[in-house]
Amino acid sequence: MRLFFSCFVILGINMLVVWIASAAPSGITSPKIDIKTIEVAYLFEEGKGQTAQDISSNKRHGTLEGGVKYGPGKFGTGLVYDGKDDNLIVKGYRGLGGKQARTVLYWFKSASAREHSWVKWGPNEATKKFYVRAHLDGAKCYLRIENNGGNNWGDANVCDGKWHHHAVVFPNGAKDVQDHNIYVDGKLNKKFGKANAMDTDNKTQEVVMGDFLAHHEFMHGSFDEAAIFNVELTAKQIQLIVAQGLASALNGKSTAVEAGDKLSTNWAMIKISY
Ligand SMILES: [Ca+2]
Repeated sequence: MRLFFSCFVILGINMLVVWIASAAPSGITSPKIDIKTIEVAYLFEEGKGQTAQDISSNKRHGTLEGGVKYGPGKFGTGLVYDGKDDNLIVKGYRGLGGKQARTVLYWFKSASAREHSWVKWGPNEATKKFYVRAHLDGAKCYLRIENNGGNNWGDANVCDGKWHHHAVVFPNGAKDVQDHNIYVDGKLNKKFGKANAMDTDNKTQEVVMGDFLAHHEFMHGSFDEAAIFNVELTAKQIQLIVAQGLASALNGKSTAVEAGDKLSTNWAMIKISY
């Protein structure tokens, strides 16, 4: 009888282990973000000069062109684009290619409703470009990704003059521009647009934040906490970044912190990155 109960207890423990393992099978579902998956990330806390410091270990510092100024950001300071010629170039970095999973995110506060150019790389050739821009709809605009031949835009107005967090996610194993998930303020948007296979070029054009490609317009407004990841971030990870700021989220903090702490965390991150 005792043997029977021992077996029963051991079986129960095994089942518990299996249950725990299946509940958290990998890092994919974890809100913790692996800092090694960052291609480039800017907090824009310098406040002056023409170089935005990349807080990733890749040291892909951004070159500010056209007289981009620092001003109030979503967290600390950010960039203010005049909409005429302001741009950030990630010199020597040409983005992620092919069907590589990726996440592009940043904060933006519009100064007008237009076809803002936010983040792009690749040439203006079918399937080759990767262009995150605004889809204009009267006085409203939506977050849009396009790849020359196809496109995908959401349904949350981000041209209302308020700060909004944008995230464009190309998931693992995805093939088409319509496979992108678009999040505004951490909320998944509805999808509109046209299907087209993804095959991004990462050899031709440097990544820029602000300038347009063949058409459309320069970004006009305030910009902060921009980052590109070489993985699909989950909704929970994006929501963590929205709630806590990029630096705190990357430091693995699981609870909200005060604004003052966010700023000191940012500075700690910047110091670590040098
Ligand atoms: Ca900032």
